Amino acid sequence: MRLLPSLLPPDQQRRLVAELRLILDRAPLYSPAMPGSGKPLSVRMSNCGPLGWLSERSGYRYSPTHPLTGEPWPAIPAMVLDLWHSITGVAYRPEACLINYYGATARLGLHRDQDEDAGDAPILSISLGDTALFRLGGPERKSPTRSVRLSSGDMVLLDGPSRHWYHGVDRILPGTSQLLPEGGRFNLTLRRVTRP
Ligand code: MD6
Ligand code: FE
Repeated sequence: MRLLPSLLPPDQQRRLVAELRLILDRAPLYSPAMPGSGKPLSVRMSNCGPLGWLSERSGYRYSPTHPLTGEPWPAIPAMVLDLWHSITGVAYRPEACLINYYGATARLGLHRDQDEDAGDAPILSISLGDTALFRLGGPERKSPTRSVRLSSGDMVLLDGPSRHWYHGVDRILPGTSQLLPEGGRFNLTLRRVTRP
């Protein structure tokens, strides 16, 4: 797992937030349901790209359309595609860009990203806004973990063996960034879904 601190300078962070606002106007954040219980996740979500990742009572799946509006997801912004190619080094495009929004008390349990047929393609994430306490584990749920701070403009690359490692977000640290007037944190997770 590669942590890439301060990769996105502040002016580009602001540009990216402006792009995100346009996306979220068309594909609003919503509260996904947990598989099984149907309870709402604390993280609100949306997507851009040809496919979006959904969590529903019936399980996880990728969908070409927003679950509430029924509309196709907006396109992934060109600057995000450029970052994907330059940082991962792969020629194929990502298909899904999951947009997670964390309010002051949101968290994301320890998980692996394993709903993709392209199981070996890298995953890149971009953090914007308040700092997150990211929990970095290993190949097994019981593997030792460590806590890492992810600040606005930091990126995480899961590639090679770490592509399948456990990770999560314990909590965010409210008030640590001025980027978002409403506070909180966005994380964009870029994934290839179908085999390239
Ligand atoms: C987050 N990130 O940072 C949650 N997954 O809010 C993830 O779950 C994640 O950062 C795969 C690759 C990179 C990530
Ligand atoms: Fe993940």
